Amino acid sequence: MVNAEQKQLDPQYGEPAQYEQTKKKKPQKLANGKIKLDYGPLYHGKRQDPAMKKWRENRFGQFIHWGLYSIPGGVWEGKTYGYAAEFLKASAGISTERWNGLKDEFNPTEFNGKEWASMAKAMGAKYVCLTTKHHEGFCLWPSKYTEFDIENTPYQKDLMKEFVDAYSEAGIDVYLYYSVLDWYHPDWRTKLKTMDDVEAFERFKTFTQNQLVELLERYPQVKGLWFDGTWDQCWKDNGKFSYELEVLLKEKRPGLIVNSRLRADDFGKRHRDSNGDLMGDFESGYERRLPDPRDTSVTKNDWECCMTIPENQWGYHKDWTLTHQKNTNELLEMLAQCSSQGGNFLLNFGPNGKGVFRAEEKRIAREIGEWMKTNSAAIYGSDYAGLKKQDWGYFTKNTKSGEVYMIVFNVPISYQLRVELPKHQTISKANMVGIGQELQLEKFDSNETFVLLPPKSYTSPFVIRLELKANKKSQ
Ligand code: FHN
Repeated sequence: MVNAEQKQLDPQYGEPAQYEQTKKKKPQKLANGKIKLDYGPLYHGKRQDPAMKKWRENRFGQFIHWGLYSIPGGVWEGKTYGYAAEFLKASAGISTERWNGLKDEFNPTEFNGKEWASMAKAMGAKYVCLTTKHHEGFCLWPSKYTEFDIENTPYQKDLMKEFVDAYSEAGIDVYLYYSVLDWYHPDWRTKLKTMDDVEAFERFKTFTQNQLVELLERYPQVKGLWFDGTWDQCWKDNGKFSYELEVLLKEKRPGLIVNSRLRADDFGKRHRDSNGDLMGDFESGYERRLPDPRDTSVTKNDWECCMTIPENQWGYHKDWTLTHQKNTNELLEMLAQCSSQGGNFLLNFGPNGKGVFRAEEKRIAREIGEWMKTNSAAIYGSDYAGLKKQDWGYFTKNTKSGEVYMIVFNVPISYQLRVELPKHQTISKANMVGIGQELQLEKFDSNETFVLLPPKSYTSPFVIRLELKANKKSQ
């Protein structure tokens, strides 16, 4: 807290003393060459406790962006704004008063937690992440700490309880998205320029902490918190707070999983600290992008890619024709790539203001689910197989059975998949998953084999289960 003495030190409300101090802390090198940090990661390396193992096994999740922005859906006074629908307030220059008035229209009478959960389950999602509060500041749960919440809409009911209960009963792990950045709260500041800013932000920190504890207390099934909106200077200058917040939340809920966006370190570095080490339980910087598929360095940490179906729409937008819409095979390839590099794939959905998913989303969910029915052995519980990425697609390895899979996206015109393994290994058997058909093999080189595909038209990706044996010559 800012005390009276500090205030006196800075009577002109110039650069606040406390703010100065944080910025000016000088990096100190330790004997091992690393920078000394008081607020770095809580631990190093991958967490190996059951909760985190489950997160890793899940591999595929559903992201849901839902809030007041879902009502106008990117259209304001007859004009369509192409930028992300959840940013409509800014794109259309809507006053805070008018935007906040949308609260009186939020009445998602079509929302049905069980139907949502059953759609997600049929798609094959093992976890879900719901926006409890996006940047607009509106809270989907009845919060003791604000009036800008579901309780004060025509809907009134605690829809988050219905949501959390329904998904948990369906066996889907629930995660809650929380934007720290808040366009509604009077104490939110992007930069702390004056003593007033510092004091306001102290109140904002208390509010944030209270709300997060409230969420964990109200919804005991929740497995983790997914932070966002932490890129402003105010947050970077509060590494100590984000560190203590992570400690506190994990004490409240042992096993809690938080993404890397929560944290800043002593010097304002986010996601990764000043030594390049990950803060939080998984790297969540892969937003609408994937790592290079040949990059094996990503396998050192847990990570997740969150992805939209259109180019940049998280909340419901009425017009999806404005940009490219990813098709099911394109999304499946992203899921496969994530699994092959030890990452999770979180696919976004944006229901409308009434609580209805659009037809395209329902179709894609159904198609992914159909594929998963046959092929999910190559996804759930899978990890980096330790094998070189090749042109036909992605290798994954099931961490429990040790089985190695090829997820094939590119079929050569020759119908011959050229598969390269390390020198000591060779393929003894290859089976098409689903139909179980054994595929013919033709040894090509000491460590290369052609897997011969039946010549036909392949319209969706498929999976081949491999049996590998040690190559005698190199033993
Ligand atoms: O601005 C948001 C955006 O609306 C969306 O919530 C994504 C999800 O990762 N996060 C922010 C941008 O990083």
